Amino acid sequence: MNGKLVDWDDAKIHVLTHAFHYGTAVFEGIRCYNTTKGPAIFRLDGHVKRLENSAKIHMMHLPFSTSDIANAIKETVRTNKIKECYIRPIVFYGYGEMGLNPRKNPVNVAIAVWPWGTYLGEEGLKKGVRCKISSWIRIDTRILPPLAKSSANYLNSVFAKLEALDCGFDEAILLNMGGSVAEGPGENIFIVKDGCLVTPPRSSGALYGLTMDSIMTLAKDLSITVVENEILRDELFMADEAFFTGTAAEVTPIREVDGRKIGSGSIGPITKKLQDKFFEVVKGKDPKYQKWLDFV
Ligand code: PPE
Repeated sequence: MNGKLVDWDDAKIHVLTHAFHYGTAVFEGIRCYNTTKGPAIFRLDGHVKRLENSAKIHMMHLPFSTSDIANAIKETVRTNKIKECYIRPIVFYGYGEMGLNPRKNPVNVAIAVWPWGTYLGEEGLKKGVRCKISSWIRIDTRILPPLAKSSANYLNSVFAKLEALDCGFDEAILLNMGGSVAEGPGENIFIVKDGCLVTPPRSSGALYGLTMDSIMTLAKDLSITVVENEILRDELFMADEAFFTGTAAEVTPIREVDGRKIGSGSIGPITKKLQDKFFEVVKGKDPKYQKWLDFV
């Protein structure tokens, strides 16, 4: 926290922390995987860059350099001696003065790490999850900046998640203000149609995911056609395959959307191929993508 290693139980903040009241925080979600050469952080540079961009969008002055943050992330993992973990760096307006002007408060930076298994369950990862199109609309760039990974944005995700769970589904899918598919509450989305991989463009209001970016590269390298295109709800229903990507969700197949079975109703062949490749890459088994791994 703010440059010092702090024991888990002592990692506390004041109840009048600005970010706690007004959502004035930006964060990241990163995974560290165990490889044959030891623990490695997946796409660390990309995550730190996105954190800096999120801070920039929020006009928050980051009190640490890019390399300071990257090194602190590695040191936190190393110190905790865990081989596989989830990493949560957060930059937030701290304690000082209440009221909407956050600038009277210090910008704090904390990095937490903990073991985090599958996001949507083991079964979900293998066979797919059942999804509900949310009645909540993905935040629009005129309301809050969807490309920033900002704490405030996640209330939109929390509402969508709760609605999906309460309706008996595993996960939500959010449409944007234009009515086309944006993403999951914490995941990007892909569909497969006639052998072609499609994901919504940046203008859809989805967060630009590092996992999504990696999957697009892996797909191209496997000679799978990839396009960024608007996806209608109807196209989602008619897709041959569909899946989510995310640091937490990794590559999770979607087997049902609002009562419509997607493809065979289990993991599709292209999804399986990309999922297998993804796990091979993050676990350091493909030397071609070692550049994405930062050994701790
Ligand atoms: N969209 C949203 C809204 C999102 O939260 C994430 C990550 C993604 C797309 C995928 O981005 P990337 O991780 O760079 O591939 N969601 C993070 C938070 C999950 C949580 O529940 O907390 C994550 O996966 O770490």
